[in-house]
Amino acid sequence: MFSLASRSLRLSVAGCQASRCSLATVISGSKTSKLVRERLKNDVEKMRNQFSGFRPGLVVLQVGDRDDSNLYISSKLKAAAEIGIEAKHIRLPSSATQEEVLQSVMAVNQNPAVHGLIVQLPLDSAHKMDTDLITNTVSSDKDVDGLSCINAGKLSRGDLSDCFIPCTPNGCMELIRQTGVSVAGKHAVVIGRSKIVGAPMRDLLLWRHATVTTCHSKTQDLPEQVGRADILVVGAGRAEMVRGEWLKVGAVVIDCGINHLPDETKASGKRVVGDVHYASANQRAGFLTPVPGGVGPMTVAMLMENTVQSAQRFLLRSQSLR
Ligand code: NAP
Ligand code: L37
Repeated sequence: MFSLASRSLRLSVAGCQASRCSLATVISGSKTSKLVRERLKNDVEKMRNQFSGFRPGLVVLQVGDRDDSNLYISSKLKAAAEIGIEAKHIRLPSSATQEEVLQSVMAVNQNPAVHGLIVQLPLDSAHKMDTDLITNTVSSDKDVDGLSCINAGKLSRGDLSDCFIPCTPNGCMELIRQTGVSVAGKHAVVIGRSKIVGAPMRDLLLWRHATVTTCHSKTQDLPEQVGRADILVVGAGRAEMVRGEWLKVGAVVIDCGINHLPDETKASGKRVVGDVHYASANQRAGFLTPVPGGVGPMTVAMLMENTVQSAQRFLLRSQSLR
C-alpha cells in the first residue's frame, strides 16, 4: 500500500498524469537531416541533368580559427560534397582587417558561380569588427544564412516566400513539423532573441500562427513563462538551464544549445549538453530534441536547402532573361 502511494506521489511530482506516464518522444535531427540531404541530392542531380552539368555553389567565409567553427564548417563542406553542391571554404587569418573581409564578401557577391555565401559567426578577429556591416554586405540573393536586414525584415513582416530563413530556426520548424503537433493557436515560448536563433524563431512561430512569448536575460520568472509553453524553443547558451520541472506536461521542447561541460570520463575531457536539462525534461515533455543529434545537424541540412533554393532561383532568373 505504502509503496504504491509513494509511487503515485513520485509520478505526480514528475508531472505524469494518469493518461501519460511515459518518457518524451525523441525527435532525431540526425535522422531528419539525413532525409533532407537525400532529397536535396536528388534535386541537384535533376538540375545537373536539365542544365548540362550545372551545380549549386556555396562559399563559407571564416575569419580566424575557432575550434567549434572548424568543426561546423567541416560538417557543412561534407554535406555539400555528398549532395553535389560545389562548396568552397575561404579562411582569412584573424589578422585580416574589416576592409579585407568586406573585399572578400564583395568578390564572392560578384561571382556568378556562387549562389550561397555565409560568413561563419562569431568572427575570430584580432580587430574590432562590425559584424552587422559584414553580414549586410552579403548580397541578399546569396544570403543563405538569412542574416541581412533585407531577409530578416521580410521574415519579420511574414513575407516568407521570397526570403532566406536562418538555418537554425528553419531546422527547428522542420523538427516541430516532425512531431505532427500543429503550431497554429498554440502558445510558443522562445528563450533568446539573437539575430541567428531567437529572433527569427519568434518570427517563424508567429507567422505559423502561434501566440509567441520571447524571453531573454532580463525576463522575470523564467520558469513561469516556460510553464505556459505548448512549444518551447531554447537558444540561450546556458548549459542545462531549463529544468524539466518547469515544463508543461506534454510540451514540444526544441533545444538549440551547444555547451561543453567538463567530463573526465571522456577522452576529450568534456561532453556536449544543451540548454535544457535532458534527463528531467524527458520525464515531462511530450517531444524532446537531443544534444548532440538534434538541432545541430538540422542547421547544416537547412544551409544546404537554402543553397539549392538559391541556385533554383538563379536558374529561374537566368531563364527569364533569355
Ligand atoms: P547569443 O547571441 O549569446 O544569445 C543568447 C540569448 O539568450 C540572448 O538573447 C540572451 O538574452 C538570452 N539569454 C542568455 N542568458 C539567459 C538567461 N539566463 N535567461 C534567459 N535568456 C537568456 O547566443 P546564440 O548565438 O543565439 O546561441 C544560443 C545557443 O544556441 C548557444 O548555445 C549556441 O551554441 C547555440 N547555437 C546552436 C546552433 C545549432 O545549430 N545547434 C546554431 C547557433 C547557435 P539578452 O538578449 O538579454 O542578452
Ligand atoms: N549557418 N550557422 C550558420 N551561420 C553561422 O554564422 N554560427 C553560424 C552557424 N552555426 C552553426 O553552424 N552551428 C552549428 C552548431 C552545431 C552543429 C552544426 C552547426 C552540429 O553539427 N552539431 C553536432 C555536434 C555537436 C558537437 O559535438 O559539438 C550536433 O549533433 O549537435
